[in-house]
Amino acid sequence: MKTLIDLRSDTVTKPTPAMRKAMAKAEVGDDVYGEDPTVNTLQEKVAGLLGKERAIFVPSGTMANQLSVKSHTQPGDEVILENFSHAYNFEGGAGAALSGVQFCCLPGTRGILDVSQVEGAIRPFDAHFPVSRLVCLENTHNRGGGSVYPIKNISEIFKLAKSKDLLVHLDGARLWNASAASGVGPGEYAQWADSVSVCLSKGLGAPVGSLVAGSSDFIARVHRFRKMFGGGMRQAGILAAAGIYALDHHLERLKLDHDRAKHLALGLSKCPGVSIDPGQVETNIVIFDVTDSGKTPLQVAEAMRGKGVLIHAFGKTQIRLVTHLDISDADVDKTLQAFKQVFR
Ligand code: TLP
Repeated sequence: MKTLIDLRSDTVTKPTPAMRKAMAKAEVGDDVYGEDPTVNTLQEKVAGLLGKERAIFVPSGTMANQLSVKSHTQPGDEVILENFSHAYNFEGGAGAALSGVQFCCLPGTRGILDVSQVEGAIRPFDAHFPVSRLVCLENTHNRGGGSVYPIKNISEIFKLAKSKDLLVHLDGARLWNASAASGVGPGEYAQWADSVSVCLSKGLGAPVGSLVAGSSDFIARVHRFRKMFGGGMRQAGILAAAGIYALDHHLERLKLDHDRAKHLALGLSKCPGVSIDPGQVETNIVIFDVTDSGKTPLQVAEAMRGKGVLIHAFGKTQIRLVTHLDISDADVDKTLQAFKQVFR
């Protein structure tokens, strides 16, 4: 079978042979009893990396975000976030369904909010209004094109939230990418949030897994809701071992993914009908507009599939490419050749 170049998402990475070895020899136990030593090691490692008291292993980034929303809020509370954030747009309406919260969505600049926007959205205390309880930020911002949150914005928003008695959750599904690009450590970002979710299955090769980190009290609530949401896993050490391997071996190389994304963006900027500013590509996500090519994103995706490259049609005018562990320089060159033919 012909191997396809899969740029649809960084969720498609597969465990390497060395990662599989680490998984095969992982010590396991029943994690619902808290007895899986490998899960416990991963949780301690991630809590340490993020500078939080505790972290808890969960099956997905969606569950990590939604457990955080559930653990921070009461039904009827309002959550402030950016218009295109994942927790609002791409998690199946979970905030409303599982936590009974409502959302206040603010227009970001490539997904990034300014403290004054958040300040303007916080409700005064009045029986007519919902209680503004939680601010959710996303770093890097997926729909914003992998944009990195400036630490200034995050810290100012956190300080404002504290002064108004609000909580802050950071969706750090790609926090590792933000750190690789900015040089700001994961813990430096995490200090400006009450809770942080991180993923191991985006670009790092681990097959499954995310963690939520925060204070001991908060994680105790998350633990209870994890059981309620059906996310308690048993001998999950096999998965945790993949996560530990990923953190030990695949963080350093993320910069390569970012370089390859930039290279793709530069090549695409030379294709007729493609609108993209390569200067805006900060991490591993490349989003571009194909309106002027006269083709729809779906038509472009179909044509690229015919040439052995999978890409993601993002709405009516845009396409998303994501580089990751399983994409090489040669794959990038082949992809650009294919795009040249499609946009000829
Ligand atoms: N994002 C996926 C899709 O759901 C869009 C992708 O291909 O990019 N937060 C952010 C910022 C994410 O990008 C994602 C996944 C999640 C949370 C959810 O993670 P999972 O897929 O593990 O539930």
